[in-house]
Order: sequence, then structure tokens, then C-alpha cells
Amino acid sequence: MSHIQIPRGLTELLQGYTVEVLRQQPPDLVDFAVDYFTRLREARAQASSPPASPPSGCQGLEPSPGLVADENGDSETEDDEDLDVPIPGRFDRRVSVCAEAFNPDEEEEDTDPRVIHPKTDQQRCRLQEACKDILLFKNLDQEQLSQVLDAMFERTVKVDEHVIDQGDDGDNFYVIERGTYDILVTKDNQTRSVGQYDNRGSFGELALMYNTPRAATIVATSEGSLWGLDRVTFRRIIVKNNAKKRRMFESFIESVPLLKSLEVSERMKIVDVIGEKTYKDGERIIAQGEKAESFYIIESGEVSILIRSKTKANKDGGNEEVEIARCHKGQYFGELALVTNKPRAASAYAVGDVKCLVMDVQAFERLLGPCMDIMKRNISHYEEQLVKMFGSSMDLIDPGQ
Ligand code: 1OR
Ligand code: 1OR
Repeated sequence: MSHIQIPRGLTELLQGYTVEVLRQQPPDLVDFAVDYFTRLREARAQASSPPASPPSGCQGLEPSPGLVADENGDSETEDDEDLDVPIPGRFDRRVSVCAEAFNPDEEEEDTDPRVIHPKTDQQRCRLQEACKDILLFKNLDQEQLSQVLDAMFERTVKVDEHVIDQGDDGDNFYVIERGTYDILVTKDNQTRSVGQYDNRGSFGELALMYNTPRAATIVATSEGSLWGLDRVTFRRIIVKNNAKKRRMFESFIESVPLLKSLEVSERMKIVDVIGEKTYKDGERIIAQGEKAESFYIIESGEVSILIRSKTKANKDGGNEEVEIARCHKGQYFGELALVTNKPRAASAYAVGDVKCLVMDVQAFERLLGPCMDIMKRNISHYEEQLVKMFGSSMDLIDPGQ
């Protein structure tokens, strides 16, 4: 029998591909392999030739020399479109950045030119306001955040305009400044609305994070204004930061009882979209009666859940808040309103300093389906408790009061 030798590098090559498949869960393994190995070859070719253009390093409001960004977020060299420089926004789509795919944890030197869309002070203010609660931006350091804000560009939309079409390649990520948007999903030739955005939030991260086609169609249902972030900047900063987030939160997320039934890859997808928020002692995290937008898991500290009593009055003559539960590290809250589609049933306050991992309602619905039974079982316990404490069902305490 002849001796078959395994070529050097084959094992690592296949391991790299396998790790990326497990990480990104692509719908088609062959397509993904073509993308992956093509990028790998390009990355290798680039690594062995001298850089085509120097890093710009420009961080101010002015665009870096020779690099301007147009209305659609595409960036082009001013003088010569065919100059041999990497052009953010024109990068071919649905391909992963292989250098990162091989070792997402490694700090690579960043040589891509920065995308900068100059903004007026007023635009910058509006942009900062729109981005202040964006969960994907929560773990960025100041320098990363300022590069993201520099790269964002304004896009206004008209009623019925399709911002994203399901099945397309991903070009930009969007943060909503104003306007309402429908989320439509087509499956088996049937299109249904699966949710809405109401003047806040963000969308379009999935295709950019996982190199997959757009998972939903986003249609403006009013006039609106959005801030776009191009794919290259998104991958360079947000996707790279996700590797850090995985390191930071992986073991904690694995210890959360609610999430135990999920597959590892499902838990990692949660880490990719969560943001960490901190609260000071006594700070209100959730207000009873408000519209719900987020779901919380306590990373450290304690949270007190209070409900307005119908029978006890406070010193101002209003309904006094009574404590009904305490939640600790690893526990969750804020699921009830998301599951029942009602206003918040109770308020939540930080007891001491508190850190929470926060997920938006769309991610909650998309990723926590497998945990729904556990949550519903616990909700039925709330109702039993409520009857014991107040002698009626929870619906009788009007959360809007
Ligand atoms: P994208 O890049 O795939 C469409 O482009 C965007 O719609 C997507 O990123 C998300 O940001 C956003 N399923 C998939 N994508 C969703 C969903 C969603 N909701 C918002 N997007 N589901 C709805 C959950 C309320 C699950 C539907 C089965
Ligand atoms: P939410 O979205 O309504 C308030 O926002 C959160 O408080 C709620 O989700 C739950 O996550 C959390 N009754 C209602 N909400 C409760 C309760 C509760 N406990 C925690 N939350 N009861 C306590 C049962 C031990 C029953 C009321 C007496």
C-alpha cells in the first residue's frame, strides 16, 4: 500500500474553514467555501505584495486626501476611479474577510483607508442622538465610535421606499433617526409583516456580520431619515469588536440558566447583538406602563422589581410602588411585555451598581424562540404570585396607571 502524505497546511486550512462555518452558520456550504477560499487567496496575494496605498489615519471631520464618500455611502478616489487602492463601499459583497476569519482574536494592523463623510455640527448632533442607544455600538471604545460616526452618512427615505430587500447582498447597516418601518419576511412565496421599527433602533447588521443575503425586507411606512454605515467600516470595527465581545461574555452567557438549551452557535449569535449597559444605584431601568423595546440579563448586581399598588397610596397621593421580586446575576427580566405585546407590567430599579446585557425586541424574537417555553412557564408563576399578593389577575392592575 502506498504511503499517502498529508500536505503541509491542509489540516489548518480545513480547520479554518470549519471554524468559520460553525461561527457563521452559512445557508450554503459550497457557496461559502467559494467565498472563503477566494478571499483567502486574495488575502495571501495582498500580504505578499507591498500595500497599494498608505493608511490615511485621518480622523477629523475632513475627508482623508483623495477619499470622498458619496451620498450612497460609496467611497471613491477623487481623481482616478481606477487607482489601485482599496475602495470601501465598492468591496465585492458576500465575502468574508479571511484574515479575520482565520484568527478573529488577533489584533491586525489596520491599513484600509478610513471612510469619512463630512458633517455639519447640527448633523453630528442628530447622529449622536440617534446612536446613543444603539446596542451594537455599546462596547466600542471612543476611537472606534468616533471612526464609526465619521463614516456614517445620512439617507432620507420616502413612504413605501424599500431600504433593504430580502435576498440582496448586504451593503450598509442603518440606524434610524426618525420614521416608521415595516419588517417583511417572504417564505414559501408568502410575505408577512413580522415587526416594525418606530422612530428608533437599527437594522441591516445580519448580512454584514455573517455574509448572508438580507434576511428581511425593510420598507418605510412614513417619511424618514436614516444613518448608514458602509459594509467595510462595519466589518472593520463592529465585527472585529464582536470577537472581543465573545471573549468577554462567552463564559457568562454559557452560565445563564435560561440560555442553557440553546446550541453554542445560537448563544454566540446572542453575544454578537447584545450591548452592555450599566446603571447606578437607584436608577430606573424599566418604567411600568411604558412601551417595551428591550430584554435584559443581569451580568452583575441586583435589580428590584416594583409594581404600583392599587390599594396603597404614596405621600403624593399616587399609587405606591411595592417590591414584588428581586433578580440577581444570571437572571433575566423585561420579557413579559415582549412576550405579551403589552406595556411594561412593573418597574425595574438598580440596587447598587448594575450591569445588564441588553437585547432589542427583534433579536429577542429572532434568537430566543427556543427559550420561549421556559419564559412562558415563569410568566404563569407571576400570575399565580399576583393572585396571591393582590387577589386578582395581573391584567387588573392597569400598567398604564
Ligand atoms: P439583514 O442584513 O439580514 C434585513 O437585512 C434586516 O432586518 C436584518 O439584517 C435585521 O437587522 C432586520 N429576521 C431577520 N432579520 C430581521 C428580523 C427577523 N427582524 C428584523 N430584522 N425576524 C423578526 C423578528 C421581529 C425573524 C423573522 C422570522
Ligand atoms: P416586563 O416587560 O413587564 C417588568 O417589565 C418586568 O418585571 C417583567 O417584564 C418581568 O420580567 C419582571 N409580575 C410581573 N413582572 C414581573 C414579576 C411579577 N416578577 C418579575 N417581573 N411577579 C413576581 C413574581 C415573583 C408577580 C407579581 C406579584
